[in-house]
Parts: sequence; C-alpha cells; structure tokens
Amino acid sequence: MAHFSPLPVALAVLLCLTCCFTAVLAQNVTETLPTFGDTVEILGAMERTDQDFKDGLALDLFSPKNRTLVVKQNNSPLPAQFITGTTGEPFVALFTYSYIIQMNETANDLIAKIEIPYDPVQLKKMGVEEANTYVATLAPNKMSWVIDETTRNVHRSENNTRIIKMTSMDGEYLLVGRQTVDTSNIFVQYGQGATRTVNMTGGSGLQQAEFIDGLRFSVQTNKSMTMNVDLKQGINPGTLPAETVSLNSYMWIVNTSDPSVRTNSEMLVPFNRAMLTALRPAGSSPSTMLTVAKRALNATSGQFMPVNPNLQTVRELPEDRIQIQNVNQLDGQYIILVTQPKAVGATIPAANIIAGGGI
Ligand SMILES: *[C@@H]1O[C@H](CO)[C@@H](O)[C@H](O)[C@H]1NC(C)=O
Ligand SMILES: *[C@@H]1O[C@H](CO)[C@@H](O)[C@H](O)[C@H]1NC(C)=O
Ligand SMILES: *[C@@H]1O[C@H](CO)[C@@H](O)[C@H](O)[C@H]1NC(C)=O
Ligand SMILES: *[C@@H]1O[C@H](CO)[C@@H](O)[C@H](O)[C@H]1NC(C)=O
Ligand SMILES: *[C@@H]1O[C@H](CO)[C@@H](O)[C@H](O)[C@H]1NC(C)=O
Ligand SMILES: *[C@@H]1O[C@H](CO)[C@@H](O)[C@H](O)[C@H]1NC(C)=O
Ligand SMILES: *[C@@H]1O[C@H](CO)[C@@H](O)[C@H](O)[C@H]1NC(C)=O
Ligand SMILES: CC(=O)N[C@H]1CO[C@H](CO)[C@@H](O)[C@@H]1O
Repeated sequence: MAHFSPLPVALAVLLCLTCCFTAVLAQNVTETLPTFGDTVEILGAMERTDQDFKDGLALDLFSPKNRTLVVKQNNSPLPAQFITGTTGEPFVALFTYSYIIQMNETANDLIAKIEIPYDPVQLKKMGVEEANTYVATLAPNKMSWVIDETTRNVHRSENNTRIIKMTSMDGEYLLVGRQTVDTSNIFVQYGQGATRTVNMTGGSGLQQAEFIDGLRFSVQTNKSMTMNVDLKQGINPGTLPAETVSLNSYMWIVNTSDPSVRTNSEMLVPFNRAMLTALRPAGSSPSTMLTVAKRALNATSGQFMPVNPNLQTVRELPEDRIQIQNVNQLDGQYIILVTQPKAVGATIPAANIIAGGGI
C-alpha cells in the first residue's frame, strides 16, 4: 500500500463519479422533458427556446414576449388521405396521433419551426421515402391536412421532418408520408388506365388532384370513387352559346366511377393566355371574358351551357386558371368560352369579337 500512488486512485474515483453523474443526469434530463399537457415556458426578448418533448417532438422558437404553451395529443386525428396543398397519393399517417399546440395568448410574431422525428426503418416498411415525409397542418375548416412545399424541410441527418418559416404555432400537426416513388408535387396524366386514375376516399375531408396542364380538383365525396379525365379534339361551333367561341380546340372530358354521387368540389381550369391573345379580343383582361361551359358526359351534339357565373372566378397572372366552386357533379365535358366584354346596352356580333373579321 505504501508504494501505491494515490493519483491513479483519485483519477479512477473522479472518472467513476463523472460517469455515474453523467448517466444519472442524462436519465433525469429525459425524465424531465415535458410531455403532453405540460405547460412550457417560452422565453421572451427574442431569446431562443429550443424545447424537446418526451416523444421526440421539438419546437424551436424566438418570441418577443414571455409566453407559455401546451402540447396536447389527439388520438383520433382526421385521416391522412385528406391532404391539400400538394398532390399525389396515397398519403398515410406516420403516427397514430397528432399534436395540438396552444399558446397561452395569440402570437403571430414568432420565428419558429416544428420538428417531428421519423424512424427510417419504419418508413421503409411502410413504403415511404424520407423525401416524402411532411408535417401537415390541419386547415382552419378542419377538412384537410395542409402541406406547403415551400416551408417543408426534411432533415435527413437527424431523422426528422420540419416546417420552417412559421410565425405562429397554434394549430394541429400530423406527421404524414406519401407512398410514392416520386417526390414533390405529383401530376396525373390524361387518359384511362390505373396510373391515370385519381382515387378519392369517401369521408368528410378534402382531397386534391392535378393534371399535367394545371387542371386541378379539390373534392369532398361521401363515397369513395375514381375519376379519369380525357382530352378530346374538335368542338362544333354550333354547340356554343351565341356570340362566343371556344378558347381551345379541345374539351376536357371528366368521368367518375359513379356519376350519381354528389360531391362538394372545386375545379381550377387552366387557360392559355397566348391562345387568348391570338384571338385578339380587343384589349380586355381574361377575367371579363372567360367562362367555363359544360355539357353532359355522353353528349354528342348538345349545347354547352355556361356554368353559373356566380360560382366562377378568373384568377389572372401568374395563375391563369378559372376557379369553379360548389361543383356537385363532376362528370361532363368542359370547355372555356371567350365572350365579348359587353358595354352597357351594347350587342356586338360575335364576328367582331374576334379580330380578323372586320378590322
Ligand atoms: C420574462 O421571463 C424572464 C425569465 O423567466 C424574466 O426574467 C423576465 O422578467 C420576464 N419578462 C417579462 C416582461 O415579464
Ligand atoms: C402568457 O404567458 C406569459 C408568460 O407567463 C404572461 O406574461 C402573459 O401575461 C400570458 N398571457 C395571457 C393572455 O395570459
Ligand atoms: C437515424 O436513423 C437511423 C436508422 O434507424 C440510425 O442508424 C441513425 O443513427 C439515426 N440518426 C440519428 C441522428 O438519430
Ligand atoms: C389509384 O390507385 C391505383 C390502384 O391502387 C394506382 O395504381 C394509381 O396509381 C392511383 N392513382 C394515382 C393518381 O395515384
Ligand atoms: C371512364 O370511361 C371509360 C370509358 O370511356 C371507362 O373505361 C372508365 O372506366 C371510366 N372511368 C371511370 C373512373 O369510371
Ligand atoms: C356528406 O354527408 C354529410 C353528413 O351527412 C353532409 O353534411 C354533406 O353535405 C355530405 N356531402 C356531400 C358532398 O353530399
Ligand atoms: C345521356 O345519358 C342520359 C342519362 O344517363 C340519358 O338520359 C341520355 O339520353 C343520354 N344522352 C345521349 C345523347 O346518349
Ligand atoms: C434532481 C433529480 O431529479 N434527481 C433524480 C435523478 O434520477 C434519480 C434516479 O432516477 C433519482 O434518484 C434522483 O432523485
């Protein structure tokens, strides 16, 4: 014992103490992370609050004021098929629950992000690429999970997906994945056949699909159904209302698996501004002269009837699409009519609308 140097013993003791202490500390840190229902203090004065939760959720925010927040767990969230803001299908929930974040006061002045971890092994089993994971936000009308590709950010090196650029945090969030090989927005091709068929799940939620030219559908249906859209060249001018012409030489033909099902849908019908310009309709803007018209799916010679103008809105540049709301019956043939912007009391023959006639 006399020759035993005390230094290594001291070191060993110190090392052991440090180890034990670190282990205990680490364990306690996990144990003290907040969980659902706990009140979390948010630092004010734009100090950073980087808060992890027991199940892996992480909130990172800067707030000008001191605040508190509570995260609650919703074990029966709206199903993940009901996605808006991006397209493609099918979407699945990666967790069985969603998060409801409530700040103690209205806060729209934050710099914030939310991160939800995923398990790459589990993702693979479910057929979801990491690049197809999203934190979705419940829409204010609670009919869909909203995805914004511009604020979505997958942090692969940390196995999580996040929403960045947030200015408020109140809301409900769900980690979802799209079971497709392709990533980002996905577009449907015109025609028939399995991969050209849009699948719509019955339920209270909204789903969206977009075709390659931007023809976009937002559909709520109480019964599951499928939809195809075809293009058909050739429009007989005799089937158009007086003093109108068709913008395009073709029509969109929409057919669903069950035309008797009433839907609550919105359509966005793209218009080609160059085609409109080529018709030289005397310098008016598209919103004064474009109207979507429709006739029955099986029609061959019937008249196209303008869709109720109160349901139509022309969205000009940069979108260049006509929005139609409250479409109850999707099946049909659709075209875009170009009409003369009428001066009060004026009736101008169709031939004069389209320059080249008398000019
Ligand atoms: C905000 O919280 C910090 C620390 O909790 C405290 O020192 C500060 O006084 C609070 N500020 C206000 C305005 O209440
Ligand atoms: C929210 O919490 C902060 C920090 O505790 C507090 O200063 C503030 O008064 C609270 N706001 C309301 C509306 O209770
Ligand atoms: C991410 O997940 C993989 C697979 O489970 C794992 O090997 C890796 O360590 C994880 N990375 C992080 C930073 O947790
Ligand atoms: C609709 O479902 C069928 C069968 O599962 C699939 O082959 C097809 O790709 C789906 N349609 C779209 C647009 O993803
Ligand atoms: C649409 O009609 C075609 C025949 O023109 C049919 O083969 C197809 O199954 C229909 N699609 C749906 C979704 O009913
Ligand atoms: C679906 O059913 C609900 C509840 O019965 C009803 O409120 C809603 O209007 C229906 N949707 C459509 C598109 O008919
Ligand atoms: C189209 O279908 C409707 C109902 O299914 C039918 O009454 C009508 O005769 C059909 N029209 C043509 C031109 O086939
Ligand atoms: C400060 C504190 O919470 N300490 C606890 C750390 O964890 C150990 C073992 O779980 C407890 O015994 C301590 O009380």
